[in-house]
Formats: sequence, structure tokens, C-alpha cells
Amino acid sequence: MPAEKIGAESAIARLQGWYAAEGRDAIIKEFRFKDFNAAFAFMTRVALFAEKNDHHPEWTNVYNRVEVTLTTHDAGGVTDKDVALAHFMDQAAG
Ligand code: H2B
Repeated sequence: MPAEKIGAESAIARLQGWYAAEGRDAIIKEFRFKDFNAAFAFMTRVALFAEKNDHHPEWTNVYNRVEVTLTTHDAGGVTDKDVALAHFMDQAAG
């Protein structure tokens, strides 16, 4: 059974620094790090968590920046799985 859609607005109310995407039900945050090494270390930690939970980010990396979009493809929008992944990312970013 797919996770239940809660929507971007109720997700960002439970998070810090995330905002709603335009044109789709998703949440976005840009993380900035000291350098590429720090950014990639973050991505590695997140990748292991994502794989363990079978829930994966859409993201791009340019040097020390990682821009992340979270949504649950199976549900067609934001679910508790995205909130959990967002919380993990916020902690992993320190
Ligand atoms: N990640 C995200 N963000 N949304 C999904 O719906 C999703 C996923 N589904 N990772 C998983 C993988 C699914 O495709 C596999 C088959 O379990």
C-alpha cells in the first residue's frame, strides 16, 4: 500500500528551511557546505539512508551546493516518507 499523501504545505509546517515546489506536490531545500568534499559526504550519508528505506531524493550537486526535491512518486505527492527523509537530511547536514 503506498504511503498516504499529506501535501507539501503540511510537510513544510513540520520542517525548517524547506519550501513548496511550484507546479507539483514536492518540497525543496538547498544545502550549502564548506566544499565539494563536505557536500559529497552528506550525499553519501543520505544515499545509505535512502537505500535502506527505499525512498530516494531527486537532487543536483554543483561543487558545495546540493539542491534537493522530495516527493513520493508512488503517491503522486508529499508523504510522511518525505518528511522523514527531510529530517534525516537536516540532521546529516549538521
Ligand atoms: N523514492 C521516492 N522518492 N518515491 C517513490 O515512490 C519511490 C522511491 N518508490 N524509491 C520506490 C523507490 C519504488 O520505486 C521501488 C520499486 O520500491
